[in-house]
Amino acid sequence: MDYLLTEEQIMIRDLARQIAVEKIVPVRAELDEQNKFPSDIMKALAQADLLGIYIPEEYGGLGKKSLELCIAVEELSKACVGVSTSYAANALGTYPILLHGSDEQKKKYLPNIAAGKKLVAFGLTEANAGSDASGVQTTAKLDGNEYVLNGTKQWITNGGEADIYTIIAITDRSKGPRGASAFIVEKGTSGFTFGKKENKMGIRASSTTELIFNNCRIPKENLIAKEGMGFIVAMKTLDSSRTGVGAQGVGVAQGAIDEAIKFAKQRVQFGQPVTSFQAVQHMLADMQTQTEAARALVYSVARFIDSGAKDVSRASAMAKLFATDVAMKVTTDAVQVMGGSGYMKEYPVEKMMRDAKILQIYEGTNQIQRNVVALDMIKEATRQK
Ligand code: COS
Repeated sequence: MDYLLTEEQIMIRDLARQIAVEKIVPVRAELDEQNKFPSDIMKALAQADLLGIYIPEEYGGLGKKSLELCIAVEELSKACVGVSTSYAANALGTYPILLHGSDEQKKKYLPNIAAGKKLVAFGLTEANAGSDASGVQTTAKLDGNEYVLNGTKQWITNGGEADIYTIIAITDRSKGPRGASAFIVEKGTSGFTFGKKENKMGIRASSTTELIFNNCRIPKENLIAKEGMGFIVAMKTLDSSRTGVGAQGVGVAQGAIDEAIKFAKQRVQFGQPVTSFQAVQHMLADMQTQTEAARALVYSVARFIDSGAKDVSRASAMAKLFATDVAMKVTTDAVQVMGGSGYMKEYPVEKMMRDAKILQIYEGTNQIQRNVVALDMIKEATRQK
């Protein structure tokens, strides 16, 4: 399929592909086994300018948008979703500043983020605020010129590794979702520490930790947008980044197909390669058709976002849920095509299947995505009545 990519988009794709093949594939099993953050790979991505793809040129980025970011994420995900999660979570953490930050905040933070000198994480989730994002308990109280943060964030990607954290905390509990606010907290601030690193089923090359705020004082200038805007900042951030999770799904699905077909071509049973059996052919055909449909949706939603469309919630939720459901199915089928070998750690597809599972869960479960889609459909139908 030709997606009519520009020369620059092809260049970004080829650059990400080269890093994936040369730097990620050789170490992905070790990173997975050792639960190890890919610091060297993040440095290589920074050197290739890929950490600033979506950051405007005036702040040192490449000045591209969602589609270019999705293309890079897809290539990295073909090799390892753990690495692509560390990479994409950096963008997730940056969006609150990019979309809602003041000029001063953008000038202060974006150039270092674009250059890969500082890594970023997004802190919304808590023990009692997962799908129910407005259930955040962490508080931020203004005291003179500082906000004082108290509470614990859970399952934060890039936790401990990132230098900059965009955090959602409650400034006025009586106002419900309208009482949340967004803040920038830097690593090393007194009263800000990290809890345990999680031991996960998949994406083990990414770091997932708690963030603990204990009377953590930050300058009041670190408030993003206005008090009470935190829930909107979080939702707009997720609207922008969920398509990237879809791109992760496309990448891991394609990676699994490539492995499965390579194996099946040389696997002989009943005197012939298993690719000569229609049962296997039909599985491969379905896997590729579903992945191509997911890619087409992800690219067109990214283009829709990049067109400057105002309300992209439904579209980005659809891209995320469809592509990641496809990723789970396709990676599971890749293991099936490879049979016993697919189940063994000697081949990468068992890892791909473990990695794919989180895509249906993080940045909003696929059940939440269906809620977003359905509620938006109903709203539209009510308007048209
Ligand atoms: N863009 C702008 N505004 C939005 C919005 C969006 N995408 N989604 C909701 N809002 C606004 C609503 O319009 C509403 O505004 P008003 O107070 O003016 O009416 C406000 O935010 C509250 O919205 P709503 O009542 O729909 O909030 P809910 O608590 O019902 O939550 C869901 C909505 C479930 C969609 C939200 O909590 C969610 O996305 N949950 C998943 C969170 C998630 O992805 N977690 C993963 C961890 S982060 S990596």
